[in-house]
Amino acid sequence: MSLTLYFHPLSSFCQKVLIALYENGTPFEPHIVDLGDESSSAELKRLWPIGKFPVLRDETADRTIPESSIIIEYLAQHYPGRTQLVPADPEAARETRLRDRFYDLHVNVPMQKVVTDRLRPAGKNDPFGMEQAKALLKTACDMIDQEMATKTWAMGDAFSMADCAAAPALFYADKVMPFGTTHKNVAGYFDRLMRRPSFARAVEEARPYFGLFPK
Ligand SMILES: N[C@@H](CCC(=O)N[C@@H](CS)C(=O)NCC(=O)O)C(=O)O
Repeated sequence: MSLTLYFHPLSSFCQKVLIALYENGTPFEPHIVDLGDESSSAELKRLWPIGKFPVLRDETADRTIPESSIIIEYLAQHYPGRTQLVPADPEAARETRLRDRFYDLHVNVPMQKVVTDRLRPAGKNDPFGMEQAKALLKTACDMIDQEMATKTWAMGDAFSMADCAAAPALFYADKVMPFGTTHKNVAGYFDRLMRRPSFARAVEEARPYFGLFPK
């Protein structure tokens, strides 16, 4: 098999890429990385010294591709399928990338800030950073609520890379700052994402690891 994905099922950025792979039934070898294990973590760092996942390895092309959005762009370019995750039209592609960046930088990253603060050693927490992260999450949810008042998916009728980014980011954002009763259009969009088979599968595969999510 040509493609190997280095990932962990619980990771939001990894789920983003899993959705893209599952959308198109793209064959790949799953390779779970345990960051708590020295040799597993070292193996990831040999591929991508930054040490963050997901990382895709394409043996046929002898290429290592890090960064979730770049992986999805790579899959769209070299392993296209029935779901066109990046539109062919340049204007629509730019709009898709904007929404992808929005969900990564303004939902996923602040959500991670809140979650990882819970993992810090006692006395090393960052209450001010947490406050900023929660304020950003609230602003992002307000914006998504307006945007999704009239849309099915982030780009309208077609499921895209932006929805791959949105699904896991909102999944965990809802756990740190529940939006079910405060943002009804975000909740409706999230409900559609949860029922999308590609994401439903990623969530099912993460379920055995939910106990590792810091409360
Ligand atoms: N910009 C990266 C972010 C990847 C990322 O933050 N991954 C997290 C897991 S969701 C990670 O590897 N965390 C481990 C660490 O920071 O040590 C992407 O889009 O792939």
